[in-house]
Amino acid sequence: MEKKKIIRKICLLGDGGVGKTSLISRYVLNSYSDEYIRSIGTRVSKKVIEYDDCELTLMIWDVLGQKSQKTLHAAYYRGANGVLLVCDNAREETLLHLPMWKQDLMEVTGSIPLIAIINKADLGSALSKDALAQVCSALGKSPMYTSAKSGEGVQEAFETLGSEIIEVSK
Ligand code: G3D
Ligand code: MG
Repeated sequence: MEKKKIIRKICLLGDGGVGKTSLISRYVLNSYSDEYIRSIGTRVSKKVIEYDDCELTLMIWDVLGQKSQKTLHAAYYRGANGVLLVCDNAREETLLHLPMWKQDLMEVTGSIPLIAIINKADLGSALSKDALAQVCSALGKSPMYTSAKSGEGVQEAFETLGSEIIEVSK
């Protein structure tokens, strides 16, 4: 039997510099570059995930030239079917901002599958237990750890989000 084909849009949200562009590059191209991309606009990358019973094409939206934690244009969020909320293991304020990013998005999209990511797992953690507990309870789930630099956890994070998207598509 022909596999069911599904195409979905996902966004990566979080403060500037947490590693969103690097995570996409690691997942889609399996590469990592220290060169910072400063152009303005949006880039969409495509990645196909094969599951037993379906084929999921992720259209992965990245905002380029993001300045710090300024909220993004609603057009970036519109039509998103899933989100990776990303923070930086070495900067606690980026973790504390995740609930704000979630709310900003869900005002546009309603409730959609969400995975929280603590990126830069290769660096020492600057996250207090209190901050982690506060954010886990605000998001209703625990974060996954990734390193775009080493590749650790990156595929798992995207594929876990993909599975949740398939679940709600059924
Ligand atoms: P953004 O898209 O969220 O703004 P970027 O973030 O992907 O542009 O990454 C911002 C900086 O963090 C970059 O360094 C990048 O190399 C670094 N970075 C991204 N992911 C990781 C990681 O997993 N580990 C480590 N150690 N660094 C990471 P520069 O120096 O160019 O600012
Ligand atoms: Mg970026």
